[in-house]
Amino acid sequence: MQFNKLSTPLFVVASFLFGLKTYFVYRFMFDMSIENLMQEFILFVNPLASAYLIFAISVWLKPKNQMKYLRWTAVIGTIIIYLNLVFYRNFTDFITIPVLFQGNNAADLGSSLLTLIHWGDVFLLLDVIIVWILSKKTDEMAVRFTKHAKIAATAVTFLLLAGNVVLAEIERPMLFVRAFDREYLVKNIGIYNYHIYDATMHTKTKAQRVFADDSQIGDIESYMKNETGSKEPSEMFGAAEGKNVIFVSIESFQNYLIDSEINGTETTPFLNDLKEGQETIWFENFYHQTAQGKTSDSEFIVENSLYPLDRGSVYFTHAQNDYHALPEMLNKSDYETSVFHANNKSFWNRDVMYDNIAYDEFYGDESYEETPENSFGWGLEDKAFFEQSIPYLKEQDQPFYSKFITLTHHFPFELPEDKANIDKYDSGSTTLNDSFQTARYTDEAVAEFFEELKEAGLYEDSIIVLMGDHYGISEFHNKAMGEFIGKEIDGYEHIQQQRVPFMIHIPGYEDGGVRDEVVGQIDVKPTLLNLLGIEDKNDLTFGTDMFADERKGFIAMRDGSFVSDDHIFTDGICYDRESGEEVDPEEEACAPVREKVDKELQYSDDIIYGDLFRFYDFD
Ligand code: GP9
Ligand code: MN
Repeated sequence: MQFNKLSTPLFVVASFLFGLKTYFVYRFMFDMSIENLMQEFILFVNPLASAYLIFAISVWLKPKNQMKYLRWTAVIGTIIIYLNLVFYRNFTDFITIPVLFQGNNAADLGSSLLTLIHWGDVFLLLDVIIVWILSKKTDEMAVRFTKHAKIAATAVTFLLLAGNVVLAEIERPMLFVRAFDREYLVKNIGIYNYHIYDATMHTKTKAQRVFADDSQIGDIESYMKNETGSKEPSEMFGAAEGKNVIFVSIESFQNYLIDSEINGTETTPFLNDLKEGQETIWFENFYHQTAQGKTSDSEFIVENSLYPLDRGSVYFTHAQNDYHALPEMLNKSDYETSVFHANNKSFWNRDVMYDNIAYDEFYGDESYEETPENSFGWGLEDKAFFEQSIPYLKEQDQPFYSKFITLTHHFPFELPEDKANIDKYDSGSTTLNDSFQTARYTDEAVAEFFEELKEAGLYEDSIIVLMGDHYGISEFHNKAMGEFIGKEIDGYEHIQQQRVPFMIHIPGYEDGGVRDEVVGQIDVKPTLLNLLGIEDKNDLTFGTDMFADERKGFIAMRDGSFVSDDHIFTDGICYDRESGEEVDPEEEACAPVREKVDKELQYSDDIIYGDLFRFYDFD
């Protein structure tokens, strides 16, 4: 029939529908920042180009197989994009191969998972259904191309692909080399090509350890020793000598919670008071520096003063490396070291990593008694967690270093109603709204912990360090967060939102107060060692003692953003740190620090990927 001959082939229909759907998901379901018309254009073109790329291959198949290929490709493509979407809703990030191997973590997500799946998502099946139905009409929808036509159809693929890559390079020079930010990649080359890129990177980094040798460590050593601020003992050297260290990593706590109020009630009355007291030093400009590895990244940075990786969690990907971590060093100074965390031990591969970096003890979920009353959300609630930890803590030989990792204030911030002592916030984001109740609960738990430590006779001889591990409210909730803090969240404000509480509480200390230095997790290790009066002979760290007079002058984020004393740089924009006004990124202002940040992140990656510390003699 004449009509059949004229109908559009299915591979074209499928490419168009699938491309359009992908565009729709990029544009309206992921929260990607679009700064100019060019980006908008690329974002529209790349899904169509990518879709054509995968569907057009079908022209080489026999008609029946063409149809099979097209419908299954639509299904698999949809699954890939949907998994990314669900992942994105939780992490504001795209899946990488290392993250896939953290599968047992996904199982633990449990209750979080349901909140990440939305009803409207079923519309993502629309094109799949259409393609599926049309694919049953092989005679009308399949193509029977001559060899020349097949080659021509394939050539279009390469033209589209090349065009896309050229546009992307114009828009983001060195996109593939730097690749600190997955969002740029997805925005510019699409999610499918991004996955291919990611797989290539994964193979490459695996090979890096094999080819690494000791020649690389020299440059890195001299950088760490000479360009990361003063390594001289600071005013606080030995201020907590011989004391126990109780390090509390507070789940997902950000600074927006501190001093906040909901309907006249303080969210964190205990922490608010604590930071005002003379026994506490509170660093109000302390930034988390974590990436995909979340809590485990925060632990890794604190223990090693190295950066996490930009893909996956170091705790998973490089748990067997040689490190020179805080617990190992403390063990040498006769500390007993332990971790308390009421979750299964394999989460974030902790059991393996802790063993490697020589924690003496790890009290995981089997050390705690969970009942229906005392567990909700992610598991054992924080009050019971601290209370049940005390007997174990008493067993430690003094001095001890014990890390506690809380859990209640974890996304999706679930709390039984009768346990809530503060209202929910009222905005378009349930996540942000609920977060105040769990934050309040954790604040109460920490308050109780202080009392329990006093009763157990452990308080006086200890210092207590409190730190938020990473953000709890992702960019996805920028609108609601903007309402809450009373200003729109641009790049500058986004970085400022990465501040998390960091307090050092020293019983009997009289010189506490607020400090405004720009500091971060990378500085914790040198700071603690300094406080305890332990000299680090090797100084292979990227951080500086927070009390040092001469500091490195910037805090780098894993994606290459940074906060320096004078500026904040992110997404290619340089802001004045005080005013938040944009300044020229190529000027003195941001360019030199940017270079240093890139170098430092690269060095850190070299150490981890090449397992370079195995070539270094630390004693
Ligand atoms: C899990 C807890 C939470 O044990 O540390 O991990 P997170 O999701 O925050 O990385
Ligand atoms: Mn966490």
